[in-house]
Amino acid sequence: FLIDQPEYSFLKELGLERDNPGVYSGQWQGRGPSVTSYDPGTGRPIAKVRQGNVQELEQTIGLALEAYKQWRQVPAPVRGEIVRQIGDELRKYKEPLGKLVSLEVGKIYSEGQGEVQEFIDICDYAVGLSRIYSGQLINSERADHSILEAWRPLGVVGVISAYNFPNAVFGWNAAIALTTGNSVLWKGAPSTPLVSVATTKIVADVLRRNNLPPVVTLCQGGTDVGQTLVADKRVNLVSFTGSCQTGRDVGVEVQRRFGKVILELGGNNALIIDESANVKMALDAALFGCIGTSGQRCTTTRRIIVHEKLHDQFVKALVGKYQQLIPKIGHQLEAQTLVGPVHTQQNVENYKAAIAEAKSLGGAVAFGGNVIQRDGFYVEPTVITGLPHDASVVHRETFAPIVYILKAKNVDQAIEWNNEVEQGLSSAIFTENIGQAFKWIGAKGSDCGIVNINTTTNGAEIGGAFGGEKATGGGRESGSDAWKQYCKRATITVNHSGELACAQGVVFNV
Ligand code: UN1
Repeated sequence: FLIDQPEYSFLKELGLERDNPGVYSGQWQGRGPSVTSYDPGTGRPIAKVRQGNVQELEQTIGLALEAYKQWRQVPAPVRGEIVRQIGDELRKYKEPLGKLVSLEVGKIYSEGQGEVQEFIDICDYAVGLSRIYSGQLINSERADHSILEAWRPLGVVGVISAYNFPNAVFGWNAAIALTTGNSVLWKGAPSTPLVSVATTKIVADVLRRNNLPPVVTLCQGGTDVGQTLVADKRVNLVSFTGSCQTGRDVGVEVQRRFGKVILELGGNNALIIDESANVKMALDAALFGCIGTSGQRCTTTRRIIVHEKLHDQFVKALVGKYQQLIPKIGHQLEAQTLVGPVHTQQNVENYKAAIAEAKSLGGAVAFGGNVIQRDGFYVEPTVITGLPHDASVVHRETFAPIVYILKAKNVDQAIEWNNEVEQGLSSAIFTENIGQAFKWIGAKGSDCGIVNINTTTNGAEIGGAFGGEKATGGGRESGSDAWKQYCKRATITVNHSGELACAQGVVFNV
């Protein structure tokens, strides 16, 4: 196990051991099946986590509910102060925690650090929010009546996160859910259990120091634990990040019991290059968009739709950039690496299948296309041209560094193709033409939740609402007014007239 080796002592700094309990509800336990966490960059085992079973999950939900009942009585700015302390603690552990994110997911060092930074940022945001989130006073049609609107916590918020952002996605949800008065029950991905455990330890320490009940709980587990969490009525909101297929089932199941749901599902994000584009900048955006996190962000650029006049020149320049990356493929924790491994062997298989399908449909591999033979899960970043815009493989999200380049006649056609896929997460246009830019952000423009101009499809900041339309699930997390989803709204009519009066002029007296 890597944890036994001196150069991995940062794992011990995070309180991890060779065998870790994966359930936290005030104390640590774990009576379900054990999982081993592997370094995708070498295939070597890092450490083990004993997951929870269904019974432990059910107990944890009960404890989360009890914790909520105390927490909702704490004034919001005081809750914000706790979140501030969580942010400060994350600042202290940013380096080892970011390194663990990098090691366990396979993303490069700077992206691992960036992910923890995203959690810190949302804590800062939530501290401010705790002082300013508020309802409103609405004019009543009746004399001496007032209508108030207030936002109340929901109760227990269940967070099911994916392997590609094992820290930040929990962070977005937890910081906002805690600030608005909820308790949080987290189930991280089974293949990134060490990040779940290490992150929860950091949070639990803050709670313990403040003599608070476990308003953050964790139950690592497999499908049985996930399904039970989704079906349990005591979990008032389920925030799920994952595939469209699983997300649809989660949505239906939660709706069946009239629970609330936030779905952050797949993306099939396009970058449009208009003929007026600043091509140099667009190339850099394409590089980070397609290859960052080895193509495993839900916001990864999967399609580049290029104006026909620029197409050939763009493909050539992009391939040139990809070539420069070859010496920078390597282990995620090595300083010069820009392209780390993909997360698992399954991702390698999906990569191979997508490339085979692309070729069989007439696509040409302009760059890459091969699995790299070395320990760990490495594939070549890949550029595919010549496919029809509506080819099955182009319409599917493959979590790998593969991009399809499509040639469009004009921006109108590019927008049509941008919108024709079932997913609707992120999108971007590169243009210097103000008319095209405003068309893009208008009603006839991109139908995605994220509609960028002259920047990448990925790498959103926490200040905006994050999420997408259509098969991406419609949920919004992080900034703007996404906090409202973690609340129930009370509409309160107060009569201070001393007489009863019906609205709409209705007379009902005897
Ligand atoms: C994800 O891939 O699930 O916008 C989230 C981004 C990041 C979040 C990605 N801030 O790429």
